[in-house]
Amino acid sequence: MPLALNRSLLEADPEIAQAITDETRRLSDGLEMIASENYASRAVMEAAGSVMTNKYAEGYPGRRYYGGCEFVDVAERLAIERAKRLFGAEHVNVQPHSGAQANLAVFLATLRPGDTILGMDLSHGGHLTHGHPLNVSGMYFNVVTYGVDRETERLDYDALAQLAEKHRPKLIICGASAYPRQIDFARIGEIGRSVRARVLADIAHIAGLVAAGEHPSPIGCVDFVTTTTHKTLRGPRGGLVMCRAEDAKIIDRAVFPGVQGGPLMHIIAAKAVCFREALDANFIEYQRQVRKNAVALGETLSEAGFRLVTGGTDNHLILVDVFTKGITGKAAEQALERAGITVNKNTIPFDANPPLIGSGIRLGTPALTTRGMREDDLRYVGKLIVEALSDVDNAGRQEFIRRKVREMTQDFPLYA
Ligand code: DSN
Repeated sequence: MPLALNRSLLEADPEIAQAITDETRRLSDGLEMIASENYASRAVMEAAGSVMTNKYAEGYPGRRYYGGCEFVDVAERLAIERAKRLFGAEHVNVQPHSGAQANLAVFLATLRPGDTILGMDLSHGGHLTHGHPLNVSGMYFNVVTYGVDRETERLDYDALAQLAEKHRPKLIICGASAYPRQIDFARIGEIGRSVRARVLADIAHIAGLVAAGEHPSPIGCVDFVTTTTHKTLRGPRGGLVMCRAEDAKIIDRAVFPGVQGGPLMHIIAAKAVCFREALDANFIEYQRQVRKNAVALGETLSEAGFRLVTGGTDNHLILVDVFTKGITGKAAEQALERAGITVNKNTIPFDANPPLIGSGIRLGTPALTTRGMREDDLRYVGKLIVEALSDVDNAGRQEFIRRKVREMTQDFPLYA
């Protein structure tokens, strides 16, 4: 009996259909403040849910190991050309399934097992794939970590330079997942050149800001740039690698066949849509607003007595030290979840609490800004957060705030 290809999801799998309906309601009714999340457009999701999911296309446009690739080639060529224009990169590989895969490809292209890498400590705001002992980057390489200054909580570039001089790493990795300030890619690029290390900038969190000129770009300052496509960039869940033309071959070989097989052509098509959206002038306005909203949110929390790591923000996120108010990051995350505000607990630099408890919460504005919220709205959201955290064990108060959140979000409809 042939598979009923044209049945709707609801007919074919009511349980999954229900889970998706519930998730859509959760997104609509709540305040999504996880700094690495956003809402992809319907156009991006249409491409991601398209027939291109069916196609095997190992290889690259015009050089595939399979027939029938003429239309997926169109999609991949558009994705590459648009990403090059968006970031001003000489070469782009759009095939990595994720940011972790993109980083792994750079490691394969530049390192051998046992080589030394210098990466930012996860507990200071770095990323798992930059040398954590439980990640392949920490298992196969000799990892030296750098971090932030204890006083300023900002990246300590002098200490980084000294570590580079002392350990002579083959690769320096910069970029962060919980760092609220600008990163001086030019300085790190110089440090890399001074010790003949190659430099990778992982801009996953700030890619949208970089594309819009709201954060200095690492292109031209460092050797390799990786990113995900679903955070500030607002595309489908995926990754990419950018480099100079002279490194194109080693990167392409490292992605395929080095660390991946068949590319996800439906996702590559969706990345192309995302890059087209990001090339629109509205995207610059959006990224500017993301930053303004983060500042407004930070000011509201500061005024209520919360300590912000580094004292503020230059980008899309703030890191709030809730422990100075006697609350753990975990308790704060749970209380806010009950209030309909989704955030994540986070360590803060030199944290006295273990990572699963944490002294901080990380709050981002990309998703709320996509909904159309502006500074006044973020100030109101900040007040709701302050109220929810004023008594984390008071379920009645959190339910009350949840109702206020639901009222507010009705003015900012999602996925009509
Ligand atoms: N896990 C992502 C984040 O939340 O920052 C980074 O990969």
